[in-house]
Amino acid sequence: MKQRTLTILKPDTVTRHNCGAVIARLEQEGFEIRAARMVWLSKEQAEVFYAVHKDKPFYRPLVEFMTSGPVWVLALEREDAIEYLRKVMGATDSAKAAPGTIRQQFGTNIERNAIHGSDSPDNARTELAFFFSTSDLA
Ligand code: IDP
Ligand code: MG
Repeated sequence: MKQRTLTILKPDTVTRHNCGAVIARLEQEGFEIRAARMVWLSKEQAEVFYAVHKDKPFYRPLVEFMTSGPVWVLALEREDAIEYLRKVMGATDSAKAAPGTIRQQFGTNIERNAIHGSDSPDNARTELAFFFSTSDLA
């Protein structure tokens, strides 16, 4: 089933000039880009986006990192997009991510891990709506 998911090329990917390489990889993996936008998240936006982690010790540093510079947000479409993107991204900790995954190739550590991907259909819907209006996604 064709699905849409949200990805974020995190500030480390932008500052290390890896956006083109990551997008090329996503296209090679069969993802269609349905919408894309560069945004510099406000503290409030990052807090809301990662609210599920608000009680974790890494929440404040994560918000700090995600607001340290601009990011690219993309709506991606593919067969089984949500699960497939998570697979191509690799484990959260870049240092432990499997060879050939985006996080292993482009990330640095468990925080600076290059890319975000929605983890469920419900979260994909919420996260796409967080950044894109219905008309963006036509
Ligand atoms: P995910 O991005 O693989 O879904 P989550 O557990 O949802 O991982 O965490 C959200 C983000 O928070 C991660 O992508 C990473 O940037 C950061 N993060 C997660 N766990 C840690 C940690 O233990 N230390 C520092 N940062 C973390
Ligand atoms: Mg997550």
